[in-house]
Amino acid sequence: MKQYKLNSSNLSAISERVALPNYNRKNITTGIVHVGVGGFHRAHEAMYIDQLLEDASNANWGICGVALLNFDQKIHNVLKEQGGLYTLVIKELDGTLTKEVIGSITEYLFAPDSPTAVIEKMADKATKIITLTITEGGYNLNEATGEFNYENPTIVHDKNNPAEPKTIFGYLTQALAIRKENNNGPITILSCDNIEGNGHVTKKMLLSYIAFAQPALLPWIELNVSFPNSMVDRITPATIPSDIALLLETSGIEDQWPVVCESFQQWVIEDDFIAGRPNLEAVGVQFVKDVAPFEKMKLGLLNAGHSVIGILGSLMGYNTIDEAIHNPEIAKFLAIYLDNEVTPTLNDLEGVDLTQYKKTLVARFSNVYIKDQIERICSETSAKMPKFIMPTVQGQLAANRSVSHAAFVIAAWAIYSLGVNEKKESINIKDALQEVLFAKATLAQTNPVAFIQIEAVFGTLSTSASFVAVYTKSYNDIMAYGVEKCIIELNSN
Ligand code: CS2
Repeated sequence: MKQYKLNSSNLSAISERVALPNYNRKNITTGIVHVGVGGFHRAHEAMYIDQLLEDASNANWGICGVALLNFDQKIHNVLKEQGGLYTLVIKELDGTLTKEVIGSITEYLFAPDSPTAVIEKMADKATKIITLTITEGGYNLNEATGEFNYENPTIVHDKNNPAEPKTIFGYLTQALAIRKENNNGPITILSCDNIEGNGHVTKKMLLSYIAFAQPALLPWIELNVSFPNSMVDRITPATIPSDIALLLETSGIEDQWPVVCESFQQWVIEDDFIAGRPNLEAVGVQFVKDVAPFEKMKLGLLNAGHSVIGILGSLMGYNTIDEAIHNPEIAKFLAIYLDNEVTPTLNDLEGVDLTQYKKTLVARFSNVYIKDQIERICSETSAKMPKFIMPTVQGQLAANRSVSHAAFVIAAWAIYSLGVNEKKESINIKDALQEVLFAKATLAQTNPVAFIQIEAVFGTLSTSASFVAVYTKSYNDIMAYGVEKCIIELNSN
């Protein structure tokens, strides 16, 4: 099969092999600026917008993808070389592959090289929505206080260098100031990160920064910026070299960075778009009054479920989520955690069949074609723990109910943070707090509580005598018998 590099001029040559955008990309103008063009954005929002653009009346809703961090240089270069095009490879539970070229990212900017261009694009009159996938850790929240972390040196940098910011807060503030100045109209800032109340958090953090850096802007923001909450869902593992090779082999498409994902997709948003929005209902997005119950369910069951399998699986020496959940003891441990500890904290849910949701979840985790790397799942656990697992722990403790499985996972995380699994192989840990985690994990070997005294992750959890008791027992048991023996024991109780 003849091979073609993926770019605009080769589209007709590959039209028989994959689904292509049927719209003329030259007619698309930017209505959305998106920050964080990683795999998830490209499997989710950019895919929904791609479908939307098939209807010519939506041509003003193209995306300008912004790579914010130095670390994002590579994806920016790929987008530039491929004219914003990439292949989305959807892997069904039965292994069927669906491949489609996504065309909705029609502009792309690399912020470290062109901060002014990014600020101007965000401030542009035609831009009506700024969307974010900057990860749980990107919101600059001090978990211990729940407040904005003013001590972060990049925040201080942004205040002193407003025209050349480094953080999302510096960028947004400059752009909003120009919008106000030039009368460019209101705008919606939509977070697509896995955080309960992601719109509220975005608003609170941005306003905290603006109160510090440019307080005169606050009244304008109150009247001209909306921050809807949203829930996003689609499992999107990191692309690995064999994904690139498979695409080349099966379709002859040379794509430097395709995106691989599951077929499940969900996007639930609060309908609060102050500058208007596209008709996303037409492509399956749900608009609701209150996203909170959906978000709580998704974070508590799916994201926490991932962390549970990831942490236990990593210690036991598994590499992917599907491998780990195919161990029946891990699967049983997960089921008990979701039923006995998470589900009771979700009692304010209406209209959702939780039993069905959990069933689907296990099938999604078990998808052997997805091969979601445990390393991805366990990366930045210090930012994920407060969002995924701590709400369950707090809810259960407040109601005097069991936290045995959550405490077990946290104890396993303390041991994981030493960086060696039970097969004596080293674990590649990626975490902004890695040094602190390692230091506390080391202390925990003689005093397990030391680990849960990391306030930035656990708040005041170490003052709960009932939690400490069950956590310490789990810690000592895992150290003595290993994870598998302990979970077999817990599962048989
Ligand atoms: C995962 C998420 O990173 C994680 O911890 O749980 O990336 C998850 O795959 C997505 O939220 C799925 O929607």
